[in-house]
Amino acid sequence: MDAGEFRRLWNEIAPIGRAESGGYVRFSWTEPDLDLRTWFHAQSKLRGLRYEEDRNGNLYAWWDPERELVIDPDAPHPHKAILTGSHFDSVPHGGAYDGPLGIVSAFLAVDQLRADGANPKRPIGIAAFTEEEGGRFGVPCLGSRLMTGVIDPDRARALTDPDGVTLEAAMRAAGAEPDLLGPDPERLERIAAFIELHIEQGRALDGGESSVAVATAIWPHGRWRLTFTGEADHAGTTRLPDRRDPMLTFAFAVLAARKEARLAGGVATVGRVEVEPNATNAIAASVTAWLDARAPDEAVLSEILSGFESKVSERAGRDGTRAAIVRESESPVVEFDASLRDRIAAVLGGAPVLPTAAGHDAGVLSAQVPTAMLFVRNPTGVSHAPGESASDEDCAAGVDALAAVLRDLAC
Ligand code: HGY
Ligand code: MN
Ligand code: MN
Ligand code: MN
Repeated sequence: MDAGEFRRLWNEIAPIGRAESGGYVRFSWTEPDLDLRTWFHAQSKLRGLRYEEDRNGNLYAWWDPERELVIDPDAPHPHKAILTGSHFDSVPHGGAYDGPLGIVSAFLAVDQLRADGANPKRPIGIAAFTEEEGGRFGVPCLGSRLMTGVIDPDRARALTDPDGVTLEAAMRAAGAEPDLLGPDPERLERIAAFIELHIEQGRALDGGESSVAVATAIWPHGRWRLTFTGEADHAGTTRLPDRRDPMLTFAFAVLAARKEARLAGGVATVGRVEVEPNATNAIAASVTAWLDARAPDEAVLSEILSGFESKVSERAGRDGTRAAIVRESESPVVEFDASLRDRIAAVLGGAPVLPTAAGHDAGVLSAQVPTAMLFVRNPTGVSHAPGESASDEDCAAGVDALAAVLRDLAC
């Protein structure tokens, strides 16, 4: 497709949630997210696609030329659907492409198939999953986790954002219904395959001939909440030996995470921290931080965590502080469906295949539905930050690739 055509649709959402940093702040159930949901609805209507919101706040636009409704529980479609899409929400000050590229590309791929007179035998659905980043409520891929039943709906409803607002309250304030959250096996049963197109989150394609790659696997990863508790006191008058300073234990923990990850062959990041009472001239009473750790396999990930836990607990003993490490979410290793991956790589003329250390709804869904991912080249390799990049030409090539895959799988 023409790069200008991609840009025209892309420009419709480009201003939504853009911050002065140049990054995007699109947290679920906040105004930018609601604006993007409205846009999704409008795009569905414009194309005569059937719009639907599921019990977990995920959105769908269905192209079902045979007019047989796939998702009506009373009228099962004879053919399972091909679903494609991604998510609208962002990390704080994230990039433009992580998420929305997969949704905009899906609308354009459907346009392309229709313009070419394609006649799908299966329904083709476009999906927008909710709270993929966990940027507001802490648990990533919340919409797909709820749908697949890997998170308890009561726990999900009670998750809080940094202002203490629960998911339940946030959904109600946005006019959504949190009482229905939970597993949706009938819906999953009617999906033959889910294909997520995504910005590449690295530079494997830079400088090469291909603008699109196919995913092989996702590294196992998880998030842990670290709480360090000490004793607040005067910054000037408290003698060093008398202090119980949780900031010291926290600082040690950041370095320990990095060291354990380096030694084991994974990665670990502490990118978020809160300090109480956050005063310049008082020793901190407590520090709460979030650890994100990932590794090529689960044994390496456990090795990182067990080394980290024992070193931090030993250090807390020396600092006279308490350290609590609580896992908030885990994402097991994902090996994408090999036959689907090979079929897609062949449809795309032998596209390169790549693993990734980033999590995706496709990874969560892969436990119950054959899934695959396409990555669109990112020349900076940056992601989860404003420097995330893609050329309009590569995005247009991504749409062409997605259309070819949908045609192969559905027509
Ligand atoms: O954090 C991740 O890997 C994903 O982008 N949610
Ligand atoms: Mn992301
Ligand atoms: Mn993403
Ligand atoms: Mn004073």
